[in-house]
Amino acid sequence: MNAYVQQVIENVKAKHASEPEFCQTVEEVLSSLSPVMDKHPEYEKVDLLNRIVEPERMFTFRVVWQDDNGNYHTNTGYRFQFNGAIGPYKGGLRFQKNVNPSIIKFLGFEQIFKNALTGLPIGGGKGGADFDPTGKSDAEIMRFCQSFMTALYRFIGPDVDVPAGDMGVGGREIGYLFGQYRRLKGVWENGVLTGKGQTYGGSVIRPEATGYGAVYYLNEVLKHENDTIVGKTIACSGFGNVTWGICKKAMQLGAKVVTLSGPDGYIYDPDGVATEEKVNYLLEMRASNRNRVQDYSDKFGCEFYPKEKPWGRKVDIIMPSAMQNDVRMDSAEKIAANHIKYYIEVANMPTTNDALDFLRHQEGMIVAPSKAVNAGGVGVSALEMAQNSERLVWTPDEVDAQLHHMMENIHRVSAEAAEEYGLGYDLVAGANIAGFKKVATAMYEQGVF
Ligand code: 2IT
Repeated sequence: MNAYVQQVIENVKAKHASEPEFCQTVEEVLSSLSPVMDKHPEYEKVDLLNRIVEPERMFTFRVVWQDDNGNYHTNTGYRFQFNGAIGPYKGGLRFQKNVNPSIIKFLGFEQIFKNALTGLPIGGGKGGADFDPTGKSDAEIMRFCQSFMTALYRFIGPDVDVPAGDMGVGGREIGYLFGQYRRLKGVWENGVLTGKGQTYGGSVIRPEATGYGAVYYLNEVLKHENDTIVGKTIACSGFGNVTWGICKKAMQLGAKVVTLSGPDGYIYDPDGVATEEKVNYLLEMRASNRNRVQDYSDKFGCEFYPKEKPWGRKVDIIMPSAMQNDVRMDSAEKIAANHIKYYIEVANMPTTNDALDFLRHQEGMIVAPSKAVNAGGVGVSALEMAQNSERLVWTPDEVDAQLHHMMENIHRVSAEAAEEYGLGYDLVAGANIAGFKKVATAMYEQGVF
């Protein structure tokens, strides 16, 4: 490995020992960059790698809110503005009990390269809070969001930093956040947030975009292999917004998702989550805030496997679409033993580094990385920003065509970047290299800071 790359990875591990997820993503991304750094010694001269792993700005803030019984609760809010070299900071807000600096930092770091891959002018950022939405009333969610935005509003803006949703933050939360932003600033700046409702500047297809984009990307991989999506079975994890979009697009294209998972276990539906009724039921499950996938098997009469993961299933395609570190070495071994050809990451960093390394070395297996596969979500967010700044509304056909084109492009530039460095059809390294090259060029040209 390139000595400078090695040294920066070691620096990060020593300095951020208490942030394992952040160290994990830095190691994953930087270890792809060896051949790039060999070819570009000028980057080492300006210490570009130590700069790129250091957020431009990160802060926490106090969020106090009152529950329905009149009791007060205090949470920690976060916004990490990681890299603004190619555009305003852009990235979601995650509301989840386990949110901590390491989680927000790993997500923010991934976001830099993902956003660059979209081909659109957006920098990398991420935020959230250690607030647990499970079991909260609508009024409690609203008060939390209003308090969160009251602390954050002066540090964001359409040309500064544009948050969106992530786990625990959907259209409802974005609505409350935007309402409070508008109330505080007294201006119509709807480009400050994406994932909005369609009556006030939200883009059509944004709710579906991450899942649709993932299936479009999968389709490019299948085309590369002279294969077809028709008739394929897919194992997914999660049952939220992203998995919903995958089920919907897979159904349209003639494939079927046969597993879903939640914190309680997984379900196996051999007929597929492939009717309108089933797909729509995922939305109900999410809106109930129960966070249970067993509700699906109760309703549709299929098998439920408590406390298990779906990765031992023999399917054509695996798409982990729930959360980070969902697939560890024990699961990776089962996937390899089943000779599954397509391992398509969807959630941010769903695979531990050892499991990812193991899968990438399986003969005949194709591994696609989440920062490319799930980039259609933030990509359509960037299209939402474009519509907001133009004061225009694009049609579903226009947005869907742009999303489709974007995903084809992301697959192509990733494959080309890997090819350029003699790595063959390595989509993982290719995505890291292609995303990095754009950001590195912008940082280099803007001088040292
Ligand atoms: O991980 C992600 O890319 C997101 N949560 C979406 C971010 C966005 O700004 O739409």
